[in-house]
Amino acid sequence: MKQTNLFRLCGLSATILCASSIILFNSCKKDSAPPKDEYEPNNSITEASPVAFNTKIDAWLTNKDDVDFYKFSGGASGKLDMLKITLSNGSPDANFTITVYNQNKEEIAQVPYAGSGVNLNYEMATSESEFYVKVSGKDASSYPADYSLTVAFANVADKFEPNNTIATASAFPLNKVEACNLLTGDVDFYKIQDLSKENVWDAYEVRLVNKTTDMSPAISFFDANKAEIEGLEIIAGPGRDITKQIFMKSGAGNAQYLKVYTLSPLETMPAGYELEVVKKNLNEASEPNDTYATAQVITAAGTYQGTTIKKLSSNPQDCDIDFIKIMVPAGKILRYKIGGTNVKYDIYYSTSETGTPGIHSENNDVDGWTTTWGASNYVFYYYYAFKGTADLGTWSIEINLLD
Ligand SMILES: [Ca+2]
Ligand SMILES: [Ca+2]
Ligand SMILES: [Ca+2]
Ligand SMILES: [Ca+2]
Repeated sequence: MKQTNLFRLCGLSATILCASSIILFNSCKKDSAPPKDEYEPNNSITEASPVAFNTKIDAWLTNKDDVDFYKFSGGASGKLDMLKITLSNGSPDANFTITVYNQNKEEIAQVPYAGSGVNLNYEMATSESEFYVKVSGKDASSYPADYSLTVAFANVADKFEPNNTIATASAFPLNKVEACNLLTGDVDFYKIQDLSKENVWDAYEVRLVNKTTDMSPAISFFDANKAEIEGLEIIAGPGRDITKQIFMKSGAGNAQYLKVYTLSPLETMPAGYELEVVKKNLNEASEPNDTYATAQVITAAGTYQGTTIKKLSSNPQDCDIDFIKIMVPAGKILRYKIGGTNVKYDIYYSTSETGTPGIHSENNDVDGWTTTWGASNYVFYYYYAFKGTADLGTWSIEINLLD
């Protein structure tokens, strides 16, 4: 019985004490009752408060042991983008740090303490879409320590993203300047293809205009089979541009790939560049003329000329060969003179318009001499095949048909 009364007495005293404290508190601080931090409790990564990207969080650290965890998700674009973390320091004595974790709760970045009253700004390139962010303060800060936090994607991925592998290379248009950019850890693959004709070589100029002062751009080149073309990679110093001439065959079965990347770490993101691939139209109109069956047919006197875009290779598919076919009527004499640079030529002949021609001579040097074939009782078809000894060889032939 005694024990019960004593217990009741204690309980009553506590109630009175409690009630009087509330009355005292309310009478002194009627209009400034501390608002509740709506994100609490969030003191460990497992109880991180879920927040959408690009939401302004107004919160505070209650004391030196308080930490605030947030979980951001829902920003999946699948593209490498720039994540921006902005903390506005609302307390002159508070000194904050931010820790960033990936979706597996592994730490991936730490934004260092920047000083009392100082804001934090942090950017990182990422293609992830879920993060945990921890806000904590230094012991010496005064509490409560107010802050506003925003975590948002900058949406700076260019229109060709995602193109970080050759398998996901983006088709790049010819003769058009496009604005592109690189982020940290980014590489950009482009597929270059010319569908205007089938199997015609041409020269194309790749132009990269560097819009930064610190990026050291580089381009490497890959063939239609996605194998790197040896010796074509080009590297430029910080802030420099790149211009490179390449040779490519047109048609659906042909392509080249470009890989654009930077050799220097980027001081500012995104690192912009303009890219353009200009077709030079250096090949003759009679292309494709790479076999005797597709030779340019010549039936009239005159001067004819062309360019062997790509030099001779052991694989005829890998070089530009230019065939012309001269029809010489019965009783006519063919007189011709060949000029040019970086070319040799083969001569074939046939008495059948469509028959396989026989070889007359191979790898003739361009000597500028005038040569005359005598008249025949038959129609004769002469074939001249011009082959480059260097890229962009040129040839010309002056033809006369005499009685
Ligand atoms: Ca907290
Ligand atoms: Ca990219
Ligand atoms: Ca040609
Ligand atoms: Ca040709």
